[in-house]
Amino acid sequence: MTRIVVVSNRVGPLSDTGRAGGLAVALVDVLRDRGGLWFGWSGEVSEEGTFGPLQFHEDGNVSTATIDVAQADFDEFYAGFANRALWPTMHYRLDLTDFDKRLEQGYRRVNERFANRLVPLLRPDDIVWVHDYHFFFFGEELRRAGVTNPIGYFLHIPFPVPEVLTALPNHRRLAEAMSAYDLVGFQTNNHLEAFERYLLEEADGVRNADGSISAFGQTVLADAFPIGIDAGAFSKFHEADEGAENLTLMRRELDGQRQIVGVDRIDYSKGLPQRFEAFERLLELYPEHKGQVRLLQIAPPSRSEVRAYLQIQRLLEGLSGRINGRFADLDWTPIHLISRSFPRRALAGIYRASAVGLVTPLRDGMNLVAKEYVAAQDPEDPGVLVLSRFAGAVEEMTEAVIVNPYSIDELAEGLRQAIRMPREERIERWRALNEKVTTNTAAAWSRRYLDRLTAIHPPAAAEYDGPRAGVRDEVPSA
Ligand code: GDG
Repeated sequence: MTRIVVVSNRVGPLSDTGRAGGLAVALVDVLRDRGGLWFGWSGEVSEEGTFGPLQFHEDGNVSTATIDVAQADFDEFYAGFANRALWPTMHYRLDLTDFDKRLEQGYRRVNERFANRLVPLLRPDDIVWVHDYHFFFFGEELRRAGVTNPIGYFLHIPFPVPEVLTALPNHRRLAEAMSAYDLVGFQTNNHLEAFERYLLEEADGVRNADGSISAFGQTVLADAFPIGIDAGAFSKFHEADEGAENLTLMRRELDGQRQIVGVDRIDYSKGLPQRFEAFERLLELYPEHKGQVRLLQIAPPSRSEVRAYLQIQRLLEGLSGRINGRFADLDWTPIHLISRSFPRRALAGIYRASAVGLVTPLRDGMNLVAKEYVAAQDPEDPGVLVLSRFAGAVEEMTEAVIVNPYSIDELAEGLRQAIRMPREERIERWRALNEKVTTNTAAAWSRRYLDRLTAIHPPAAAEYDGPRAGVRDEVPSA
């Protein structure tokens, strides 16, 4: 059977899925299903960097291969172009984008180095699936190195409209590199349309009869593949371990109060300050909620090497302190801000104990928390999802209370509607949402993507006859 070779910046973990991130779980499932290799960054910075030894780890039919990066790579690639140029631009934050040319060069260099380290590990019949904004140029580099395997790409974050993307000085090269993949997957139709519009309007692209677009002397097919979660596991986490413990703990602690919950990496794209201000507005406008409702925001720090992330963390600490100072009473604190991460199983218990799931990013590729919140609810007494109109998830999750995350008033009214929603309406909305979350799971998502990729470009039927000449030292001995 052909192997799947997944390429992503962060790799693993392969086991203890209760602690891994949602995306890692999805990818492990695909790899276990078909057998495969997961290639990416070790998470370490070393002097040898991308020239250092490959680190292999084997677990059943899945192996991981990772390499370090050098300090300059980390600064220019990860903390540089990826997170100070691409991430803000693709989340419509040109005000936070760093346009320094050196960062882009570092990014291109790391893409090239990573691709060249993968080449010797590839077998002729492998299917390669590259993930996310760290590796736009990976496929092009593989092709340049002579790789003829099917190579797909999936973008987890938004693809902005051409009017925004074109602010990036290298936008043409970026789109050209994306066109080197056989299949480019997006989270939503909205992102798909933005990409196709770019090719057609900015790159003189021509649409072919099969829906693919020819541009830059290449032909690429793009489509929307909304990502899902492991909904079955999420709906059961509350029955055991940390899920059950946290559910009981939360219920005792809440003692009849209603809880609004938010779970997000600290990131300026997640709309956290607006969320706190909206809760403040709710208490101002409807003081009967004082002492009755609280907001729990779990916000583990992320990317703290990028200044904008530290700033948003300080802003949140200041805001929650101010709002608590203004409204707290001896037996009630309105906002609980917890700046650390919890195991996924524990999150499931917290979601289930919360009457409202508040998911209000200013921009988001999909947002898995919205789906996890739904999957974790009690079918007899489900909570209400309040969802931003700018989260990719809104294309599917139309039965949520949909809000404009920039409007504090609209957010506050959305919260009030959710808190007061009658049980029959909650059940009706939840059933519709849960049906979607349990149908379009992570496994269904990857199957749909890979079936499409292999239909466009079937993998070679070649027998594996050992590693390519001259590169035996790159292959694990096991
Ligand atoms: C990117 C795109 C897209 C959060 N806190 C903890 C924790 N989490 C987990 C959640 C969820 C995941 O992290 C976050 O996923 P999101 O989708 O919400 O957001 P991003 O991290 O920005 O992800 C996004 C996603 O990729 C997948 O394609 O949906 O649009 O931006 O699974 O549960 N996990 C643990 N402890 C925490 O405290 N263990």
